[in-house]
Amino acid sequence: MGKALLVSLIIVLVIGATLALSYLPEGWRQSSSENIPEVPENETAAIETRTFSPNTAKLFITPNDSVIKQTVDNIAKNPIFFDWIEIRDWVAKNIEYVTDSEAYGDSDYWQLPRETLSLRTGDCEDFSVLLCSLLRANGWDDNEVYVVVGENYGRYHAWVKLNVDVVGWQNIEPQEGALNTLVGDSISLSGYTAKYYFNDVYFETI
Ligand SMILES: [Ca+2]
Ligand SMILES: [Ca+2]
Ligand SMILES: [Ca+2]
Repeated sequence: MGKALLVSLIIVLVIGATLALSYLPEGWRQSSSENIPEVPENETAAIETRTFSPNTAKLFITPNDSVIKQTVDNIAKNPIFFDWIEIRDWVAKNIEYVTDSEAYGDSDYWQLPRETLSLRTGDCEDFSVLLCSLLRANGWDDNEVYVVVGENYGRYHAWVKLNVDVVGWQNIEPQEGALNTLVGDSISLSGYTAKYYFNDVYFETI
């Protein structure tokens, strides 16, 4: 077969496949955000303490959970975008903010990342432990990503800090994604001053 003929054949095939794909019914072209595995109800780990505690905080970062691994693979698959940006913005877009008192009638209730994925709701610490777990599952080292707990006149807030190789430390407000990511390892965010940071391996008091 001549080279020109082969090239034309490939072009025709590519155009044909593109047209065929664009005519598929909507349901067949699911975006990655709709392709997240269901969380089996009986698989939620038993953690008795559901408020902030230096002794149990690490248990809420779950990069080895199969649901977290599968979810991160589904989110971070666009080769054009950096994985950490895809993951950060997926969390901001797909989880809705609901206070613990609305959801549980309790002033504080920490959800496991798989519970937040299943509910699709949570407050600051739920967004943060989910984002930190997804980034750890994506391969970020235990000295590159942490949940930060900050205080402002007796009120507490949680966010994430991530060391992106070239750019350096980023303070990420997980509820807002790209809209509120600060470059640099500052110890305050939205008026809160960092007091603790942790992941599945470390817990440090500042
Ligand atoms: Ca990617
Ligand atoms: Ca809370
Ligand atoms: Ca919560």
